[in-house]
Amino acid sequence: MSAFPENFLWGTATAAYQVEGAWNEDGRGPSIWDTFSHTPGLVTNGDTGDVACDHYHRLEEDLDILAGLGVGAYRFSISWPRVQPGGRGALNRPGADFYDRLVDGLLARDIAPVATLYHWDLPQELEDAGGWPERETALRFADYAELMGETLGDRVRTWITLNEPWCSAYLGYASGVHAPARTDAAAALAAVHHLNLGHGLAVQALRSTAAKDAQMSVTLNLHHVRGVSERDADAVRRADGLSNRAFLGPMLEGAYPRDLIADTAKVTDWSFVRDGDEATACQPLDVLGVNYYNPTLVRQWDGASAKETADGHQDGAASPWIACEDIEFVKQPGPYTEMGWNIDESGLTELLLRLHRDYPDLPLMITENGAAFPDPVSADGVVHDADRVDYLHRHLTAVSEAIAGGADVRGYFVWSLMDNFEWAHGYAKRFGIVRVDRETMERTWKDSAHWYREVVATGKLPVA
Ligand code: PNW
Repeated sequence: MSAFPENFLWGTATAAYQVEGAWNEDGRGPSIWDTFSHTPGLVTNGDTGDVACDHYHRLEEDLDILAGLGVGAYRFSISWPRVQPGGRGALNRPGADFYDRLVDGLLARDIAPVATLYHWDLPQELEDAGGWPERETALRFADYAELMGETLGDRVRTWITLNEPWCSAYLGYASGVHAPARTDAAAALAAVHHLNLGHGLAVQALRSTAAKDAQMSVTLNLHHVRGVSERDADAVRRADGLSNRAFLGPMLEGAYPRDLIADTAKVTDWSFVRDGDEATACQPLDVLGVNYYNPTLVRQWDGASAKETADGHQDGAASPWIACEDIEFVKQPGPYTEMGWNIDESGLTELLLRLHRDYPDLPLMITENGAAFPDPVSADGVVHDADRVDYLHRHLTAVSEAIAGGADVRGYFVWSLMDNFEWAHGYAKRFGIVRVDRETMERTWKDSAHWYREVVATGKLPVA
């Protein structure tokens, strides 16, 4: 039951802004996340990514941790403003040197580099020019992709264009809980389109500059949407359209879903979609990256009772769920992680089987899965995170069940290698399998790291 294919890729993941620090060193320009975290009141405890895990200066130590874990792959992201400070023009060589050292250090340890081009740190200059709601940003993203293909393309064999464009568009431009903190639903839907377009243009740019055998991918945080009862089927359809098919449609089928266009007609006429854009967004991919944390439960709102918005997104007035005012996001049964997200691995199996059914020829990869827990340090100086081990065990079992059901899942990356800057939550939420002491920056393996090393070494889950 819990055996994985021979060549299954085991890895861990991080993102540049969450771990690197060195925010203004070696010519790096500011990103929208620097602006966001430097704005008082937006991040818990006023935390910023200025230092983060100081990964920029502790690269060798962190590479050695990866080698100790025995992982076959490491998923990291490139900070766009580090290599192209204003989002335009020539390469910033000192910034690119860091990624040269990272990639070379991984290869020297037999770890495959999996590079994400965009994990949310848009150069601030591009946001000042309008950001993702503007077509210009997609064009600049393609130039940046080409630059990275030229710089790292001889060594990186797996490229991920975007990480979770759902978050970039809806949390960044509609609900405003992420950078650039805008609350404009029409702008968010324009951002959806220019992210899709930017993805397609970036794949084209990478195909012409990177290694011929390089794999092209994108990472989506697909929502496994369920209805409370059969009467909620239309609510499920709409939430699925807005969160999943808004990206799967153009990227994998070359067209926006008709129902999504109709559902959002009162917000936008989608006139920013030009002839040929959907075809451009639809570039052949070698693998689809899937991030999964928990499922989503919806119910048609009756308009009278107090409306439930228990998806953790709607504490303010603005919601990421555009044109879903009559849909309730229902609190799901526990247990919960420290994020308040319920633990339910069955959604992962079902999601993978759905993707396999809809796109039978497209291999899948879990590019993020993991959990935040309080993680107290015990008297012995160690973190005994049995709850995280249990979470990972359950979700890997769910992956193996999807594989047994026919899904072609090629790999799994734990989020995250180490405790890091959890966006608007700052350092208050710990997702790492390695602990990072906020005072000393010291790295300590949690029990889950030891457990994961065993899983990686044996290719199977220990009997619980
Ligand atoms: C993902 N939500 O973010 C990101 O890819 C990571 O950078 C992040 O650290 C990780 O998941 C844990 O949060 C998300 O509100 C952030 O639904 C927010 C949501 C989903 C994913």
